[in-house]
Amino acid sequence: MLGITPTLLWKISNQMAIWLFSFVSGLFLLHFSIALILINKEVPQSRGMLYPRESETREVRSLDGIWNFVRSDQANPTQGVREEWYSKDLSKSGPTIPMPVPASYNDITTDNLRDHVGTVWYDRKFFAPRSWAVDQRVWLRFGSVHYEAYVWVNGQKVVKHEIGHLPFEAEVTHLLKYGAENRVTVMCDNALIQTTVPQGRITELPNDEGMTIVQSYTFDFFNYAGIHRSVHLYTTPKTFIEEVVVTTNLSKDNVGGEVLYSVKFNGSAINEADNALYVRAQLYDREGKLVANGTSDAQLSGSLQVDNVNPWWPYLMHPEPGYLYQLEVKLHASNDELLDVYRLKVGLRTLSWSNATFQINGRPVYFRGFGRHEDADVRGKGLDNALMVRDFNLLKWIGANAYRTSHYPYSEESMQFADEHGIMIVDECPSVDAENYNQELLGKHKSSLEQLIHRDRNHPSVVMWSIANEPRTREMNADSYFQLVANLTRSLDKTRPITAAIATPWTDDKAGRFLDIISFNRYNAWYSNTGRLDMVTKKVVEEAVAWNKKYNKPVIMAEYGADTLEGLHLQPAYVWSEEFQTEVFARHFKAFDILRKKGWFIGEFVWNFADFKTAQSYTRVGGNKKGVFTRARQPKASAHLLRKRYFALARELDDSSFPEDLFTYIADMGKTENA
Ligand code: GCB
Repeated sequence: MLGITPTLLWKISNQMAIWLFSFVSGLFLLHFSIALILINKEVPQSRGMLYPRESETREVRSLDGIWNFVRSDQANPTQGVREEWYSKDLSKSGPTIPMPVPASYNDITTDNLRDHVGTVWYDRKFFAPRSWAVDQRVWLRFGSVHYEAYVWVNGQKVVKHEIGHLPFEAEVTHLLKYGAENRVTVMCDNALIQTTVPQGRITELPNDEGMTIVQSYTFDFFNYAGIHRSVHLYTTPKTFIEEVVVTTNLSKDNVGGEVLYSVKFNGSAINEADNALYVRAQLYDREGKLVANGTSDAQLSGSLQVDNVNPWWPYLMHPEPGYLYQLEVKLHASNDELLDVYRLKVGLRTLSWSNATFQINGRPVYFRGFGRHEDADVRGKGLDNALMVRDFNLLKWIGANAYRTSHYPYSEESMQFADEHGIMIVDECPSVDAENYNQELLGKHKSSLEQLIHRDRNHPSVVMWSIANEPRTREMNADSYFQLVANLTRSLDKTRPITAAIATPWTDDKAGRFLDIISFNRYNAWYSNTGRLDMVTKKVVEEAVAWNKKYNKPVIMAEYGADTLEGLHLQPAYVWSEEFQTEVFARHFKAFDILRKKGWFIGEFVWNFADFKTAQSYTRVGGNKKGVFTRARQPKASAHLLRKRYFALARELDDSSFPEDLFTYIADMGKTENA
C-alpha cells in the first residue's frame, strides 16, 4: 500500500465516498428516479487581492526566479509533511533541483516529472529590508498555483489555497525577519478528484514494479502544475485600500461618462476619534490630463462625471480601441492625512443584451474570435510575457475582436493587455467537463466564480462570464446545479451576461434556461461525420436554430474546428491536412452568414487559437492540433483564410478598413479584390 499525504489521503477517501455514493445511488436509480438535493450554501467571500502595484505608499518586490524544488516520492508522499520539510531549507532534507518560477514544472526536466501525481515542494530565500519593519504591512501574493497550495514562511504556515488559475495572498508582517534573510516554502498538489474543479480521477494500478498512482481526466488539455504565475511581496500602510470596485455608465449619445467607484479599507483609523476616513478619486486621460475628481461619501463610494468621454471600444469597432483612463484612489484620514494610494486603469463602456443581441455602448457586437489555452513548449502554463505579447499581435493581425478564456481564468497580466488592446473576453471559470454533480463540487465551483469575479470585475475587456465548459447538462441534478451556479454569478455581477459552452445535444440540455447567451460547441466533419465536408453547413444552421428556438436567446458557436498537422497537404481535402481545416472553416462561414441574417446569431469562435498539449491519447499526435497557429505561434494555411473573413466582417459590420497586405496581387482582374 502506498504511503499517502494527508491531502491526498483526504482526496482519495473523499473520492471513495463519492464512488460508494454513486454506486449505491446507481442501484437506487435502477428502480427510482431520485434527485440529489443540492443545498445553496454561502460561498466564502474573497478579500483584497488588488493587483500589486507600486505607489507613493506601496512597494512591490518580485520573488520570481529560480526556486529549489523537490518532488515527493509517489510511494511515500507523507514524508515531507511528516518530516516537516518546511521547517528548514529543502536542501537539508534531500537533494533539490532548480525550478523556474513562474512555470509549470512538468516539462522542465528530462525524466518523468511530467506525469508525477501528488505533491511537490518549492522553496527560496529572500531579504526583507529593514525599512519594512516600520509602520507597514507586508503581503505575500501568488498569481496562481495549480492545483492546491500550502505556503509557509520561516516554517510557519501562512495560507492554503485550492483551485488553480486564481490569485491568493496572506499577510506575513509578523512572520518576517526584517533586515535579514527569510524563507518561503510551498507544497503544491496536482491531484484532481471528483470534488475538485475541474474533476479528475486517481486510481491505483498495477505496473511492472508493483502498484502506482495514475491521474486521469476527461478534459482535453494537459494538467500542468506548479507555481504558474508571479509571486510578489508587497507592502501597504497599516490602514490601506483593500478593494476598489468600478462600474461605468455612458449617456445615450456616448458623450457623457460616469465612473462609479466603491472602496473598502482594512485597518484601524489613525487616531481613536477618527473613524471618518474618506477617499479622493481622480481620473486622468491617456495624456495624463485630469478630467474628473471628487470625494467619496462616508461609505467610501462616489461617482465621477466625464465630459466628452472616450468610450472603451473593441478592436476594429473604433479607430481608437481600448481607450483607458487612470483612476487614482487616495485614502485619507479625517484630518486629511494621506493614508494610501492605489491606481488602476478604467475603461468607460456599457453592456446591454436582449433575447437577440449583445451591445456595447449601444452598438450591436458580433464576436469573431477563438477559444484559447495558456500553453507553450517547456513552460507549460507558466506566465510568459513574450508569448502573451506575440499572441496579442497575432490576434490583431488576424482581425479577431474576442476570445474565451477556455477553460480557466487566464493571467491578470493578459486581462490588462486585453483592456489595453480592445479585445473582448468571455471569462471562463475552471469548471470543465463536469461529469456529475455533488454538494462539495457545487461549493467549489461557486467559489471559483466568486474568486474570478472578484479578480476580474473591473476589466472593461470582460464582457461575459462563462460558468462552465461542456458540463454533462443532460445529467440528473444538472438543472438545480446550474440554477444555483447561475444565480450566484448574477448576484455577484449584474452588469455582464452569463453563458456556458455546451456540447450536450439541445434536445437533452437542462442548463441553457439559466443562461443569458447560449454558446454551443460542435465538431461537424470531425467528431461527427468525420471527413464529410458536405455535412457541415446545414447541420450548423439547424443546430443554432434549434438552440434559439428552445431558449429564445442569442446564440454563439463557441467551438468548431479540425485537427491539422502543419505541412500536411492533401488535395482533395483529407482529415488532418491544411486543406481540410481550411475547407471546414469555409463551410462554417457559409452557415454563419445564413445565421447572421436571422438576427440572434452573435458570434463565431474557432477552436483553437494555437496547438496545445493534452494527456497522452491515440487521438492526439503530440497534443491537440486544432490550432490556427502552431504551438510555436506560426500560421497554418487556415489562418490566412480566417484573417480575410474576420477583416471582411469588421468592414461589413463596423466599417473598418482592410490591412494593406490582406490580399495578394494575382492579376488585374478589371476590378481588384480590395478595391
Ligand atoms: C471540446 C472541448 C475542448 C477540446 C475540443 C477538441 O469540445 O471543449 O476542450 O479540446 O473539444 O478538440 O476535442
